[in-house]
Amino acid sequence: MASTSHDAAPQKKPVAIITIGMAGSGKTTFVQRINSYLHSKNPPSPPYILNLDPAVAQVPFDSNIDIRDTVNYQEVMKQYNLGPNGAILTALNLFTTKFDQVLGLVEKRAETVDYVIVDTPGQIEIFTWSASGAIITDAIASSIPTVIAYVIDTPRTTAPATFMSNMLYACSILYKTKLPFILVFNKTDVQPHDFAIEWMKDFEAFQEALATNNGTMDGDGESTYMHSLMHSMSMVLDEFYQNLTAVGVSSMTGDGVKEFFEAVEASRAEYEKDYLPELQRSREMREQALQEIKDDSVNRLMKDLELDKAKGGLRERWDPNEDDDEDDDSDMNIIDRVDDAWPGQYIDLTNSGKSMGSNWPRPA
Ligand SMILES: Nc1nc2c(ncn2[C@@H]2O[C@H](COP(=O)(O)OP(=O)(O)O)[C@@H](O)[C@H]2O)c(=O)[nH]1
Ligand SMILES: [Mg+2]
Repeated sequence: MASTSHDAAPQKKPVAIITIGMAGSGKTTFVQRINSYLHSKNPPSPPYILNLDPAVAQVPFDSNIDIRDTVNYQEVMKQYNLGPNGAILTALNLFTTKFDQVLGLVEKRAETVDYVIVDTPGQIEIFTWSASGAIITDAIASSIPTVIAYVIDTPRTTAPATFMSNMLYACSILYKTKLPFILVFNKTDVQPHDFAIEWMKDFEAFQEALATNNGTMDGDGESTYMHSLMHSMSMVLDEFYQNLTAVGVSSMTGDGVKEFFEAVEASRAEYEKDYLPELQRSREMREQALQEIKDDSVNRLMKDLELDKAKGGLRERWDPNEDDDEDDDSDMNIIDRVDDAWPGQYIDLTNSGKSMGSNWPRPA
């Protein structure tokens, strides 16, 4: 549906798919699979891909923006004296400081791609429980329709208790991001996901599975504390299941990918109807807060200049009415591999503090 006209019809925006899931659930493989699915469509619809995992050794897809082009995670480990997880988090934080540029590049492509796909770091909490993860998610979601693809390792979630903890985790992410949510039961080539669908649809069936699973009953057949706790939690989850879509896929064979994209399209409509108004409201509030901070610092700058003038120092070179929004454009250093000279162009954000004559602060 390419439109070159300049009429008022709203342009179809791409949908951003943010993959989240436990380490090893198959996020990267899943991204690779949906990428090749989109390439093989007729006509092909290559997505715009962001890799946010600084520690991944090899990515099976060509990403347009790769965090590893900007931050050297090994170097972060050395410089800050951190272990692997701390370094991944710090790398993500460093990258987030440049995320406005990333968003600029994504928005530039918004008219030509149908999907923007984001692969996140292996360990789920680094993305879901960090300020950077929240900033990145919010920034993308307030710019284009966004859905969360929560990837689940189906063969590892067949025990009722494990299944429930995984669902509770998904639930917490849903309430944190407040975005349309798709449960992706991955690896269906190893373990079909019908048991999960049954448990989600049929409360009694899940209760039965819980009861027959060892350890939830004591010797006399009385239900233990664990059982009643799980019972109450599954009632909470029952509510949660009403709000989301579940699909089974195999990133290995490509099974179910078509259904996944149908769910994505349904979520786009949901985003526009339910999420956009809320996002616009929060964006306006954010902008207002930002404007207040700007006004405040302009006022303080004005005061400083007055002082300078009084001292007979600086001549006034600064026009307070000038628009200062574009001051960042000169140090554009996030790479879109398609636009810029590549390969071999590595920009080191790790050391950028040094050019200003100081080291990055290190933890004591
Ligand atoms: N059998 C099977 N294995 C899979 C599937 N998807 C991923 N894997 C395997 O799961 C492991 C972890 O995958 P990866 O994509 O690196 O997980 P990530 O940490 O979530 O990015 C790898 O060994 C993959 O080959 C699948 O659909 N079926
Ligand atoms: Mg990965």
